[in-house]
Amino acid sequence: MGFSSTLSVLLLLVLINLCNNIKRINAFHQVYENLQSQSVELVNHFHRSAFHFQPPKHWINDPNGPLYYKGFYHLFYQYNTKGAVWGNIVWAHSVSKDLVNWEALEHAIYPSKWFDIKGTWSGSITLVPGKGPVILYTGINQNETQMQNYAIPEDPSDPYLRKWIKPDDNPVAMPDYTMNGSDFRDPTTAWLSKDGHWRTLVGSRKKHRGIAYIYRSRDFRHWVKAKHPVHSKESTGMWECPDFFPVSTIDFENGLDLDYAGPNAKHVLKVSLDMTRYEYYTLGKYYPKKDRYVPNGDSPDGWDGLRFDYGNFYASKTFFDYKKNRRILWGWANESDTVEDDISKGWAGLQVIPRTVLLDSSNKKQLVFWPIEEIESLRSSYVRMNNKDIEMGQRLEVKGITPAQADVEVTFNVGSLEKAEPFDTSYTYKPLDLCRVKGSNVTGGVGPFGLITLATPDLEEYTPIFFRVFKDTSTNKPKVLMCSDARPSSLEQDRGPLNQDRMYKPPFAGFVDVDLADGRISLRSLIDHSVIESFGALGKTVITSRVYPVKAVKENAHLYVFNNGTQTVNVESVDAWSMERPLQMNNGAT
Ligand SMILES: *[C@@H]1O[C@H](CO)[C@@H](O)[C@H](O)[C@H]1NC(C)=O
Ligand SMILES: *[C@@H]1O[C@H](CO)[C@@H](O)[C@H](O)[C@H]1NC(C)=O
Ligand SMILES: *[C@@H]1O[C@H](CO)[C@@H](O)[C@H](O)[C@H]1NC(C)=O
Ligand SMILES: *[C@@H]1O[C@H](CO)[C@@H](O)[C@H](O)[C@H]1NC(C)=O
Ligand SMILES: *[C@H]1O[C@@H](CO)[C@H](O)[C@@H](O)[C@@H]1NC(C)=O
Repeated sequence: MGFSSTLSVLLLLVLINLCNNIKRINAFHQVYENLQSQSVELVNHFHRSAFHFQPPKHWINDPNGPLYYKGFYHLFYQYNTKGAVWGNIVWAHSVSKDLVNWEALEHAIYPSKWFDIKGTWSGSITLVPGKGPVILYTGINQNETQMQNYAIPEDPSDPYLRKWIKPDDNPVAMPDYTMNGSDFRDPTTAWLSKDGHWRTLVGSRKKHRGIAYIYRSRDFRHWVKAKHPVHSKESTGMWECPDFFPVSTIDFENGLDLDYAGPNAKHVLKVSLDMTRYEYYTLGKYYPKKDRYVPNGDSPDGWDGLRFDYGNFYASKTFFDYKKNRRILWGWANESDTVEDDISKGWAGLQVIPRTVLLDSSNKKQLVFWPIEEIESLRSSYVRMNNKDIEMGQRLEVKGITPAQADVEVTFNVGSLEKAEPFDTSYTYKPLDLCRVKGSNVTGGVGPFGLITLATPDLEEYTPIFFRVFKDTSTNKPKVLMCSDARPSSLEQDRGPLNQDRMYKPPFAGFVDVDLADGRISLRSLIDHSVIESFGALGKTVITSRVYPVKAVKENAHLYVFNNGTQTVNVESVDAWSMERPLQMNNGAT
């Protein structure tokens, strides 16, 4: 069979499958039975990332069990060993000395015992004194019941932690009669409390109420569910991948380990909402004696809540890096193209660049995120521009670097806020709706201004990342919107409301909590072919977009700074670098 007829058969299979065969365990664990084992010969596809974490082929999702141990950073991740859609999931395993170059090892955990024969799903690692690293993960048994299991390294003195044992006394926690065995997963890294008990959280739900259960153990083997969940919230649906950690309220350079019990901390509870496929978090207080977490109440606990990332980002997980005393965040960005595209590319999904996590020193009401410093080792050709005024409708090209594979930092100064449009408070929790209405091509007062990435010179294709400054007329304070808008990113058709399998080109948006007292606001974007990670105001608001231009690719992509507001904006500085590929990215992965 020729290539094109093979392709048509494949497409036909896809269509038949989509029409008849989709079985859903739930929205996330979508089953494409016929496509789970479709392997392809890989070509270096022009949408493939260059410096993001990706195995050479197949599907990946959640990051699991990140850890620094004996000189190596470890990353495990959910991986389909056979194809580019979800299915056949194992814990794949890679190690790195610098979080930039990665070496793939053999799979750490895969279905083999009665307690995980139908699945080895997400989990975490805890360093247990006297035992070494211990994995807690969700196994699925023959009856599709979810349960929590543990695994230990065969040789804890091996810095690579190559071989893992799943002892026969698993599982360590089964759903009890009050719980739904299909909604009980993703144990967190455990911590040792002063009372001598280990504690871990497990995500769940009851009807529409999202729940994080808390389990206690003295020996890391026998776990008992506390009487009450550590926290729950109505109408939020299943809480996947909970993450629970302290952040310092006095030290804005270092992270805290989970067992920190001093006074100068707030806790963060993050959950991934299966119903919306977004995450949110709250800051609050953890009461260890009662095993209760109470959010502070200055940001919503629910779908309108604060986010680690307002874009294409899910199933995230942090870990404490003992080497550099920092808390680091990993997160999964899925594809936004079609299942057919993923199958023909042979791969789907990537991990975002790891980010440090700290409390925002300016207001202590939110977190700030920044790409780990190690990624700067990939910076090569460099250009800088200074002090340029851009008037309404103007754009300035950033030349001399590779725009499809770049790191760019811009500082804008908006000067006066007099021309800022009044803020309509009905948008207070609806940044996305505002961005939909006020795109980069809608003239404003102060803004829209920002970056135009992955663009053709005629703007047939482009992905703008921009700010628009409003004035809250009741407080007279600025209200700053940040958008990363994939709508004009590609000539490929957007997927319509009925045709679920077309390209997904969403705008994404969040507000940025800045007072603009000195007029300044910064934007950094990491651009990597089909993924753009953008950090507004030094990481107060972060947005990841996946985009698939057909013309603005490789050397045909351009990068600009622009302004479409009537107020002239000063570009105080642009620093832009080409980014190299890491020397080693998962060589040897299977
Ligand atoms: C599966 O469910 C059946 C019927 O409820 C039960 O008899 C059997 O023991 C279960 N098997 C496992 C492995 O849990
Ligand atoms: C248990 O959870 C599954 C998957 O979320 C759901 O389809 C089912 O209706 C739930 N069962 C009960 C009894 O609530
Ligand atoms: C700026 O606005 C003009 C006029 O609406 C539009 O043609 C252009 O595409 C806009 N620029 C961006 C980056 O959206
Ligand atoms: C402005 O941009 C939006 C989003 O890309 C697009 O839908 C709309 O057609 C554009 N409007 C004009 C006048 O170009
Ligand atoms: C990523 O893919 C898009 C397009 O198919 C979906 O709309 C998102 O829900 C999905 N995100 C996650 C986290 O699964």
